[in-house]
Amino acid sequence: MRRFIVPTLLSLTACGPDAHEHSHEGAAKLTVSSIPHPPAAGLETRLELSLTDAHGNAAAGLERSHGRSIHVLLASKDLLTFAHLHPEDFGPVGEADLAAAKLSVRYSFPTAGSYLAFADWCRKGMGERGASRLDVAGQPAQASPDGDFTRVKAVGPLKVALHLPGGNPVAGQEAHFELDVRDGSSAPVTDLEMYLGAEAHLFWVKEDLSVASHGHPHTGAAHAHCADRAQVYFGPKVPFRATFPSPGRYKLWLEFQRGGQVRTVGYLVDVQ
Ligand SMILES: [Cu+2]
Repeated sequence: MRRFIVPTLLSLTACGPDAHEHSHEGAAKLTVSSIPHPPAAGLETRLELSLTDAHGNAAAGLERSHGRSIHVLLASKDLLTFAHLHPEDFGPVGEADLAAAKLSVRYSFPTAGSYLAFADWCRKGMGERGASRLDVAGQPAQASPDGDFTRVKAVGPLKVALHLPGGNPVAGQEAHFELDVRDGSSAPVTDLEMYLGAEAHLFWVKEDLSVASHGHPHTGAAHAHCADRAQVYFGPKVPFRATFPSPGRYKLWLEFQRGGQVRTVGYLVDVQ
């Protein structure tokens, strides 16, 4: 089987206290390779994730965060496809895999074209992150980019709104926004459950896939890197903060859990 290394060409954003983790000096380098290479739309692809140190050796000290060895977030260039995957979704991950710092996930890309593979993980108690671009061959091609600026979306039986009280975010300034979860009759939902260590997950990516970040609800309290914390928000509102580095169009993907079911909702935001 042919293997290919996909060059890493993503600039990762600086992140605030609510960002999932900081990448720090000496962070491991993420390399993503795909089998087959290139991936083809509609065909199951194995994505191999390897973390190496400055000497090219297996990065030491990889540990599980929120019960997972690594968190992989995929987004398509048309901003219509999103996935959040873990090696554990496909089979057990042992201590030897953590020690080797080599992990894999499987995914069938629905469309051809450019994708971003973003990952975060914990090593020696510190959060780290990396990303790679993937070019997917085959058919169908990606559609014209997402242009849906709807702020209230139907998600299964729920109505989920994104509120931007301050209007469109401004590049370089911390934006405050809020998820508002209602049931089908618009009654507030107040029984959100923790999902992978947080009430909700925010993954945002710029339209050119040049920057991306993964964060959690804003609690006002600093929480230890990589550590689980207690539930603060139960709905209907879940507050977030994020700082977008440059003007342009961004897609925000939010995931939360209720009744044992994970829901995903996406919103477009223009940053000034
Ligand atoms: Cu995850």
